[in-house]
Amino acid sequence: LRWLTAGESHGPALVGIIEGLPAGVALTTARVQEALARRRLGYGRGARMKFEQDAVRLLGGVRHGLSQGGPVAIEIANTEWPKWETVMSADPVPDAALGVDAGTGDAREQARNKPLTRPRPGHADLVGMAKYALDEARPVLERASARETATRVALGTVAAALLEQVAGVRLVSHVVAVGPVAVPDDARVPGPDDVVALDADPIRCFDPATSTAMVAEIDACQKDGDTLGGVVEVLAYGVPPGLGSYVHGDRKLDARLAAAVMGIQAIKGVEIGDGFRTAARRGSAAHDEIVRGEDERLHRVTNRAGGVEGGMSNGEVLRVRAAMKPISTVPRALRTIDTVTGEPATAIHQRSDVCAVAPAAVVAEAMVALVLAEALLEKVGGDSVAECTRNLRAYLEAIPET
Ligand code: EPS
Repeated sequence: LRWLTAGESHGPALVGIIEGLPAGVALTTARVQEALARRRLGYGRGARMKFEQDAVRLLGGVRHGLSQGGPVAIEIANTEWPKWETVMSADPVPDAALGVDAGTGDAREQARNKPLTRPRPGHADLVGMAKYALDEARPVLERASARETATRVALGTVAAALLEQVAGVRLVSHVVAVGPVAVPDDARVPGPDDVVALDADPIRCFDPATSTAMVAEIDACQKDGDTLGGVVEVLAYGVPPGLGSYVHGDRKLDARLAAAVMGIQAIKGVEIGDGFRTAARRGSAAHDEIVRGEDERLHRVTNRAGGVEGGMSNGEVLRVRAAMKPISTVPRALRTIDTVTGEPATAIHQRSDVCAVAPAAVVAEAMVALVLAEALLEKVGGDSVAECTRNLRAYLEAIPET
């Protein structure tokens, strides 16, 4: 399984392609649209989320609601495109069209066209301009933008459908911290049937009191002209044992999950299971003891490992956390330099989200789905969902205790 995305934040559309998918995965435009709608939720999002829509088109690989075995291509059109048609035109445009000549008299259009030369600390702007030999930050921020995560969520929908159909895997994502406000250690953990409740919470937090405190923290932050990060958690229920491998570092499921989740914009840390907390424990209190259950199967008494041992899923609930930094477009602009004059300046700020931790949870869920789907196909792969299901059943029958 492999996937790719293309497109700019203010371009005509984003496109995602996923290849290596068996035939028979159930997929509809409505299902992708629903997943994208979840990504747009979250208290603290900026104005753009209110007026822009994600217009989805399945361009290839799906017929009458089922994948056909070929690459699946998904287009997400930016409904804001008409405003950006000139600035982001793929083909050359005359100077006059860029507002150099004041002919149009459209001040907004001209502001949009202004070269961006005051790179934001924490953003890709400065090094991106240097690395790609660009004289302004527009091309950098267009591709570095988290708008691209819409495509990942769309592709993640395909992966999640495969996981559910073949293996009954179900994923849940939630927010466990916004800035300094975190859910208590003993808070109830959401299960797959709690997704509706999570979608309904303003900040995708499962603990109502913490959710209220998070919303207040975002309000306070907005008042101060500042931005907030946080921590999200993805849980995968029903992952069969043996996905990934111990035999080489790059085959390890945890290594692959960490890379995929770290690759999301603004993510600065990834934790599997109790991760950093386990480092502070003694071995006797760090591992998950194995016992035989009443069903004669082997279980872990605890799940500190987060469902991965030796780089392989072990059949327990998979648990991945990601730390997101505060958004680097800070309204109370930070110090930088102007790359044209070389003089001290304040960083670019047009508009931004105060906090995008709730959508980051949905994006992390998509990335976990993609990695798990890839690992599942490596283990029990086939050219149709039916063949994968048969392969999985035969494998599980051979290891009845695990
Ligand atoms: C983003 C900045 C904002 C967000 C955007 C990601 O866009 P703009 O600068 O146009 O206001 O709205 O997110 C999305 C459009 C989206 O769909 O998530 C950024 O700089 O990463």
